[in-house]
Amino acid sequence: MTTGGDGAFTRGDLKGTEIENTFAGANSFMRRRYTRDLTGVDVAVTGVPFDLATSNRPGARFGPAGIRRASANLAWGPIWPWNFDPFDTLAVVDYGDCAFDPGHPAAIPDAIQAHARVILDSGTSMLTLGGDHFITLPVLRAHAEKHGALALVHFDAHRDLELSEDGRIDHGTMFRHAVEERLIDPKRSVQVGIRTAYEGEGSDGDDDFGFTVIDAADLAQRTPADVAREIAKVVGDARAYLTVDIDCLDPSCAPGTGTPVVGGPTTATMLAILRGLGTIDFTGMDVVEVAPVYDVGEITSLAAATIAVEYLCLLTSRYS
Ligand SMILES: [Mn+2]
Repeated sequence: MTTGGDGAFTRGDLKGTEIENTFAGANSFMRRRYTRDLTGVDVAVTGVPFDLATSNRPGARFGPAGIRRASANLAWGPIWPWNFDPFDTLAVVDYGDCAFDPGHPAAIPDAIQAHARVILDSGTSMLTLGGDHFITLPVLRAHAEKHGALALVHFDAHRDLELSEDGRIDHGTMFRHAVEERLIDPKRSVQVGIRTAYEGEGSDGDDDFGFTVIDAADLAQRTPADVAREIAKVVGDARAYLTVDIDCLDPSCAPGTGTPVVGGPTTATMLAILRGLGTIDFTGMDVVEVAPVYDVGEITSLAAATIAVEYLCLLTSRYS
């Protein structure tokens, strides 16, 4: 079964799976070729190892490395329950990480946006590994430059709509800015798994922007298929962006994150919801807030890697 090693650097075709020992070798995401050449590439996976916007525990800068490491355990070919290998259909590469100078934090949002713009301008779509959730804002700016305002499908314990002045770098405020900058259309957008409330987030007297919210209590009462149907209905035929804060999951499933909140869904529930979103025209995706230093047995990194692969299976199902 095992072919050579270090497929990140030695693999031939952009497509297909070349099986390696899970415990060995260079860890690109899902053993994809590690390259900046986007010729013929459908999806570029890229890391944004930025965590200076974290309000509690830092460490999401190690998220891309943790997710890549855990993904080695998934790179075996067919993915259950789809029973196909998404890499037989999609040409996916690991584009490496966004580079920036942490000594100049104010310059970092533009550096992330420029990094994303290069990928999107080549006609390749993005699958981004955070980093804290702030990184979604500059990535969304690059997507909106190309596609216009997008529907947002947002899994999170937090709404990330806190009051904030322009230019402030905070991982709890991005979607307020995204609405104000018309990067997303809140009326076609859904926030799933919410179980926190902050000033400015839709309590009495606040702007609520018109998002559909399926909170954690609501989730617990409904089937994943029912939740997926509502998300698909709100988004409709709009082009959409999927953002997954891993803290949407209950801390029993995802302890390795900066701001865990108890009372969330299991990984199985989230995956079942995602599988029901095959009608949505997703143009990009990120999974953020994985902080491996607080993880146990790599379960958070593995959940994030599996969710990212699930997204690739959704894209694949729309190709066929
Ligand atoms: Mn969150």
